[in-house]
Amino acid sequence: MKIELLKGDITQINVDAVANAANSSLLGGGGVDGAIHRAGGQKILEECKEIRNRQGKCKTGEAVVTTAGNLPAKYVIHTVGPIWNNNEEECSELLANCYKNSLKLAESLGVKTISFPNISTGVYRFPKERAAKIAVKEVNSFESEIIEKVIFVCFDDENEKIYKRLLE
Ligand code: AR6
Repeated sequence: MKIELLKGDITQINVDAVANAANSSLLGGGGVDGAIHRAGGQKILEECKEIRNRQGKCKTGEAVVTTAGNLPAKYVIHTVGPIWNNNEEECSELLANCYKNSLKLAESLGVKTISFPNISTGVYRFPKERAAKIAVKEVNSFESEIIEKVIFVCFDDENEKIYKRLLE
């Protein structure tokens, strides 16, 4: 798997699947979640509601998939990051699960390219350096014959700097 780093708005990047830093309600919110729902349109929310009616809320660390509406992608993989609570071990494991479960789901869908935002590092206040190390480690250790490229999309300068250093 090739790993790429891009800076900018994840809704503008062409991929098979976009990962979304959602919340367990799956009903949208601010940050990257808000941007994805705004750019993707109503269809994504409708499908999220169907998932909720079928299986209830999405647990932290798990992932579900919808189509991507108007985004330049086929799928949105909604995953729920942990809210940082100073329990490093527990939060780290849950964040690692987000990447693992999203990649597994992507693979099962035949996805060749997937983009990830910096899950949990916004409103959920996960320390950025620690989150980036987990993200890079999980992607590096995921072996896939289907996924060809993973793109880390950083929105803020701090994350971009951290990822640049870790990926060098
Ligand atoms: N493209 C790429 N990255 C973005 C974009 C964008 N358009 N907008 C923000 N980011 P956050 P969380 C970055 O807060 O911490 C939502 O309300 C941002 O700079 O979106 O997982 C959900 O509904 C940060 O690095 O997600 C949940 O309630 C990263 O995306 C809650 O926030 C994640 O920040 C989830 O919190």
